[in-house]
Amino acid sequence: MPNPSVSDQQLTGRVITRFGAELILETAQGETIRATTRRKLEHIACGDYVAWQTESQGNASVIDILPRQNVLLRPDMRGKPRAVAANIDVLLVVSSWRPAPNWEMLDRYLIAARHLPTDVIIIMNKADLRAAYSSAEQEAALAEYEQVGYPVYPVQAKTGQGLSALRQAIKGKTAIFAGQSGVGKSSLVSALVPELDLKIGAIADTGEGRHTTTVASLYHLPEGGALIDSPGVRDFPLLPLSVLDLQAGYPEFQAFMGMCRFNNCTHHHEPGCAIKAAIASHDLPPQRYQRYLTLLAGQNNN
Ligand SMILES: Nc1nc2c(ncn2[C@@H]2O[C@H](COP(=O)(O)OP(=O)(O)OP(=O)(O)O)[C@@H](O)[C@H]2O)c(=O)[nH]1
Ligand SMILES: [Mg+2]
Ligand SMILES: [Zn+2]
Repeated sequence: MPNPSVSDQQLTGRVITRFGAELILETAQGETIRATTRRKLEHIACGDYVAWQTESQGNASVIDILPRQNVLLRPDMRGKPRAVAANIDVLLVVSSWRPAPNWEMLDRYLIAARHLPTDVIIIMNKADLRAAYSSAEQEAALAEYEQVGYPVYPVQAKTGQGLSALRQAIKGKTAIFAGQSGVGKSSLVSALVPELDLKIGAIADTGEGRHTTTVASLYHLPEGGALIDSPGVRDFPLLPLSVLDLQAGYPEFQAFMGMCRFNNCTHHHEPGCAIKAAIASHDLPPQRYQRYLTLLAGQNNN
């Protein structure tokens, strides 16, 4: 019998999770297998579609990453971009009432989503803590997102409240939970994926009786589609981007395009700025604009 060529033996699969050089793949046939990756595929991530083959020793080896729809990056400790997950249809940015919401970070996720590109849903978990921990200012901050057109889902992982709407919104898609540590991302995954294979998700004890997710893992939704749990972040700094790219992350600015006196207006100090006028007349929400100015100052320092 002739030896089949390497390409005849190539198979496809999707990365479920990754621990360093070791991967768990789901094959096109739906089997879950362990595989290794070559050093040159260092940036391989959860959600990647890959080509793999069985080596002569019988172990599975990933040969290539198939073209990506998009990839969610985040800077590592040295500021180098690292892949968190790939091929995402919906970014679910999770906040909670305790730990308190970090609106600046939420804005940065929304800007990143605009450029991935991917759809985005703002999730406010721990609805049970809202009355105790929210404030008029927090409520105003949250209301601004709805005002500018973002979908906002108040949910409670503990009771399942609000989850059927979320389930409907992500059905058949690849969705990823992202956000601060402790907001309830893994709890939401458990609530949405009933027969969760807990062997896959890697968690570590924080030493305070809390479990924190250490690597991104992909789970299948019963109604079709996939859900990725990702490790919580302390911050989500933006990679360097131009003023235009920053502004593109503010859908509320779009209606005022071309209305500023200067066509390269940064909406900061320029005379005849339509955005500043809209803020003054309360036609645009003020808190998002103030945070835009902070981000603008930060990007200019790059
Ligand atoms: N009160 C309340 N607590 C919740 C709710 N959902 C989750 N929690 C609690 O919040 C804590 C953190 O939940 P996790 O699901 O581990 O949070 P996480 O976002 O996955 O955290 P990392 O993996 O560190 O990023 C746990 O003690 C949960 O029991 C909720 O709806 N209400
Ligand atoms: Mg978690
Ligand atoms: Zn302007």
